[in-house]
Amino acid sequence: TAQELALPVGVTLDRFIMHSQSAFPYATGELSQLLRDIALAGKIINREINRAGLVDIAGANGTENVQGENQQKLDIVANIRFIRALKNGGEVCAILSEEDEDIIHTGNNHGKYVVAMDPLDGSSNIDVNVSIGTIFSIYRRVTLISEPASMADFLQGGRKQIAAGYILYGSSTMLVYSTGDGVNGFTYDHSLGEFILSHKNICSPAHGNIYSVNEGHYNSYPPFVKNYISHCKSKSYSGRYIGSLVGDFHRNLLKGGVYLYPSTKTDPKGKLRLLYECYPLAFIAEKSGGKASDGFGNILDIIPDSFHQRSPIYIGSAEMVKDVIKL
Ligand code: AHM
Ligand code: MG
Repeated sequence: TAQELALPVGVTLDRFIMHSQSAFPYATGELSQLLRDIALAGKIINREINRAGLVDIAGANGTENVQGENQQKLDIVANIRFIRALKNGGEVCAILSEEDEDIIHTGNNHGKYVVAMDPLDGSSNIDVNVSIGTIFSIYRRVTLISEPASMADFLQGGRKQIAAGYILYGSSTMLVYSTGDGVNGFTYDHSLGEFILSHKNICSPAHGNIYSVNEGHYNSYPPFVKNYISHCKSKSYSGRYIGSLVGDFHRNLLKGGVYLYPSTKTDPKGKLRLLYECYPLAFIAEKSGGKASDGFGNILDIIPDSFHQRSPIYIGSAEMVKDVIKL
C-alpha cells in the first residue's frame, strides 16, 4: 500500500503493521494481531533453533524446561509453540499443520481466521545446522462465526488467501510476508528482540541464472523437466539446492532463479504440500512479480480436495517458470 511504501527501512514490524492497518480505517486490527502472533512464534522458534545443538547436553544434565520439551525434536517443538501462540492470540479458530493429520481447533470459535502452516520445513536440515523455515497461509473463515471451523475453511483455494509468508532461520532470521499488496521482508535483530524492515517491497527479478532442483531424481522426471535442466546447463546457470524450500525460494526471490519439485515416477504429485508449502509461496511469488505453476496451470488456481495433498511445483522468476512450461 502507499502507506507501507512511505515507511523507511529500519522501522520495526509493529510500526509497519500499525501503519499498514491505517490504510483501512474500518479494519478491526485482528489480522494485525495475528501477524504479530506469528512473529512472536517465529522469535520463540528462532530461540529454540539457536540452541538446538545444546539440547542433548541439556537433556543429559537433566535440565529440562518447564514443559519438559528438551528431548523433543525441533519440528515438534515448533509445532507446539506455533499452536500455542495462535491459541493465545485469539484471532484464529483453527489451524492446519503439516505435523497433524486433522485440523486443530483452538477453542476460539469467534476467531475470524484460519491458518495453514508448516511450522518447521526442511526436515533433512534440522539436525545439521543448515537453514530451515516456517511457512504460513491465512484465510478468512467461510463458516459461521461462533461455530467450530470445518474443512471448507481450509479448502477455499490459493486465490482466497488473505495473507501468507515465511520465516527463514538462516544466517539471519527473516520474516517475509504479504497481505496481498506487495511483499516485505523483516530481519530479526537479536539485541532488540524485534523484526526490522530490511527488504522493502521485494520485486522478483523477471529472469535469473539459478536453478534449484534435486538432480538425484533426474531419471524419473518428466521429459519437459529434463529438457529444462539441459537448457539451464547449456546456459551455464548455477545449480543451487539447499533442500530447504524456504531457503531455496528466498534466494531465488532476491537473486532471480527457479525452484523445481517435479512429479516423479513413484510420486506423480511430487513431494510438496499444496496448502501450506505451495500456496503460500505461490502467493508471495505472484505478489512480488514472480510465478508458480504445477506444469499445467497456476498453482493458485488448483482446486484443493484434501488437507495434505501434494503438487508438483515450478516457482520463481516469471520468465524462467514460463520457460519450464514452454519446454
Ligand atoms: P519436509 O516437509 O519433510 O521438510 O519436506 C520438504 C522439503 C523442502 O523444504 C525441500 O525443498 C524438499 O523437501 C527437499 O526434498 P528432497 O530431499 O526430495 O530434495
Ligand atoms: Mg514441509
